[in-house]
Amino acid sequence: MKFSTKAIHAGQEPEPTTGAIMTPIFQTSTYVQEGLHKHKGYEYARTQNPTRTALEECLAALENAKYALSFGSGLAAEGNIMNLLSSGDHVVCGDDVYGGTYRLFEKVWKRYGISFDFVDASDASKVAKAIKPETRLVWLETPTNPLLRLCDIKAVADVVKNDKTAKIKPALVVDNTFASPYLQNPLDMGADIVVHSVTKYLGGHSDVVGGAVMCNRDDLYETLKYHQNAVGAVPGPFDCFLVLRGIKTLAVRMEAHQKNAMAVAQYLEKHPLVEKVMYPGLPSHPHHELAKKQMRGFGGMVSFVIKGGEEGARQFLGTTKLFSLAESLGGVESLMCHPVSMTHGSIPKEERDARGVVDALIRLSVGIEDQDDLIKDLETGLAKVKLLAEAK
Ligand code: P1T
Repeated sequence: MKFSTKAIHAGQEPEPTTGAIMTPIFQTSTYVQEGLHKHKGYEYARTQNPTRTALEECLAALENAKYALSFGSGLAAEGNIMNLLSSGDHVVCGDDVYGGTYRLFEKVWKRYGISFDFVDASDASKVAKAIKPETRLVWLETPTNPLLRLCDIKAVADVVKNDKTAKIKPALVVDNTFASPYLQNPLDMGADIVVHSVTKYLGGHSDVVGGAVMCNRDDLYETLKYHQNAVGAVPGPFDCFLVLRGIKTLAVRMEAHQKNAMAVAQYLEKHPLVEKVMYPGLPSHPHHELAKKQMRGFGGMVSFVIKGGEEGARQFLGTTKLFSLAESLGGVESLMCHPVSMTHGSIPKEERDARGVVDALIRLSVGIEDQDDLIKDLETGLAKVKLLAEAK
């Protein structure tokens, strides 16, 4: 089956007792057993729920994975992967990742004796150099949040495969949230685990928080599944239903997102108040050639640096009507975010500056509204930036 067909049908059969075409929301915490251990495969809803099973089968199909597990948030999904590790283990992580991921690693898992090195993972040789005997995971985001840089998944997978330094072969984890499975399937390129915040493009309507982990390896799946139940950060059935429903239109939404994002990126690149635009679809992007090779499109996220530093950003933020100032991304409506004070505020300023997450950086999640309306909205907003306009 091709992608759009899987998005609508994978894991979903008409409900057998009534024929209902939509997967029901099995709002139950437990299941009656006919006799001791005589049941229909469901015992307790933390362990299994039919709405969740349908979602997990659909998510696995979209990532060409053997297995998928779903969670109550993207960070809960990340925590499930971190549960694979023990005190003394080491993780090599890309240096441009969601601020909450950085916080989870630096403020939570570090306290449990796990160490981290953050490196520019767009250069696979830097990943190779950072691997130590204790390294158990290599963790990438691509495209990255918020700088939209790319990592060459295949090149990093080869580094991990050929590594001779680590005592146990590390697993390669790719956070595929920004691309969505519509544009990229990291397992096909050699990743061991894919993680998603399904809150974003998979859910697609800014009405649900959730996460997912996909993999092909039986050994990894057994441990991840064990921890999904033992730790218990599972999504509720209504949330699973919302994500299943969102996924049905993922293919058409992503096409619309990226068409609008390209137009917005091209518009901003020509604007006199804009210093730099980051969008993998622009020939000026340093990883444009890799994006063409690795992805099936360039996605719906655009970041840019406005002239005038932090003051420039402050004057612009909140001036638009269609681009709402809010955290998150990947919904049908357009959002704008100031990473240094919002999504990436937990990263110390020196580290942010060193990575290019500067005070004048603005991140757009370009929605699927009318393209002309979106550009007009940005134009009207930029025209209100007085200090900058005067300095022009
Ligand atoms: O918010 P949650 O569902 O827990 O997902 C965390 C997460 C994981 N990975 C990436 C790449 C993400 O962008 C996120 C969440 N990001 C935002 C809320 C944001 O505005 O960037």
